[in-house]
Amino acid sequence: MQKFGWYRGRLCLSSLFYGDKGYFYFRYKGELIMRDQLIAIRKTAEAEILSANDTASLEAARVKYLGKKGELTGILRGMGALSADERPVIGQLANEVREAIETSIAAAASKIEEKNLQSKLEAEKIDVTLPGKKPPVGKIHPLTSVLGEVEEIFLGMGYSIASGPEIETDYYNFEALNIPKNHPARDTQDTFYISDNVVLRTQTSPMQIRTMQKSKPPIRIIAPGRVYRSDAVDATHSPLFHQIEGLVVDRGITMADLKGSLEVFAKRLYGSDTVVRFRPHHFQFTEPSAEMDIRCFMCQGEGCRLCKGEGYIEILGCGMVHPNVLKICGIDPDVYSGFAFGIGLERIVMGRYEINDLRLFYENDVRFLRQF
Ligand code: 2NM
Repeated sequence: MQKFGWYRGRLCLSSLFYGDKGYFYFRYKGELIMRDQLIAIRKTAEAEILSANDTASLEAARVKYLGKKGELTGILRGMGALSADERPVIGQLANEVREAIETSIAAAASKIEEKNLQSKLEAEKIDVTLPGKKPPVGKIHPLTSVLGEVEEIFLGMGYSIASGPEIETDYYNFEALNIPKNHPARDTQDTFYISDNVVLRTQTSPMQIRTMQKSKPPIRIIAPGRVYRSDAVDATHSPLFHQIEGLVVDRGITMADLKGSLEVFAKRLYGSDTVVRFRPHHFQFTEPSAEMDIRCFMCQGEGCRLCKGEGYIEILGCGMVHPNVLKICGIDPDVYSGFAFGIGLERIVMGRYEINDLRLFYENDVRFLRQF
């Protein structure tokens, strides 16, 4: 391929497109040759741009024809060889060719852009007539739902619901409940101490104390909530569990009121054919004290795996409020008397649903929670 030719006594760059013919044209008239070259560049460039069907190949075509080392630039470099009257003519033509190429690049670019948008829209198309996905709906935790039932039962008997802090002073958690410092009864409740005088409450009784101190009898409250004991975790122990304690104080309240009220509660929670029994017990804050059992609803007292052969299931602790406790709270034990009780929420929910491991309540495994 001939790369150089003589024109007006100068050695000039020939056209890469015209090959051997360049030599011939150069020798005759530079303007003619460059005109043909420019027209040829325009033709091939336009054809190539038209066939470019993505941004990358279009950019490649732009660089090839208009870039710093592009073909058009290459031709324009050779303009120095032209005569003064040829130069503006070729210059104008070169500008026209550049503009034409730029225009077709712009047109091709917007066509490619449109095509890309169309395929993106096609890919993201949503069929609005398809049926929707059902959002997953949560369930009430079994502890929450049974607590709700217990609250309803006591609200129906005229009790109100009290709540208070989970962090308590030694005074409210122990002293006021007739459990003085160094009393052995403290050992039975493995307490989390925050400081010498501040504890995580081991029962919800501090709320009963506060209520007795700030309001006059008649008092009828239940105090549900979290309580804490420093127990090792196993199937029946957890450092955090829930209690529902109750308190009734008025003139002439007796053990008969206690038994009647708690039997009504048991029948409402477990069904009207429920049988209860009371066993003597000991609590520091009540005298006398008792525990209430219900006859096993699975075996009717025969003994089975639910009641572990006992025939009865322990439901709550209770008793007549100790005169010392009334006195500490500013209530005259010669005028007033009261009963109190404490229900372990986990225990009754486990009995109700035959759950044998208390840890399931706190692990939030949806396979467990979905069942309620
Ligand atoms: C129980 C059992 C028996 C109880 C006593 C009091 C208070 F404040 F009145 F003295 N509140 N709760 C009580 C009585 C709690 O839990 C097993």
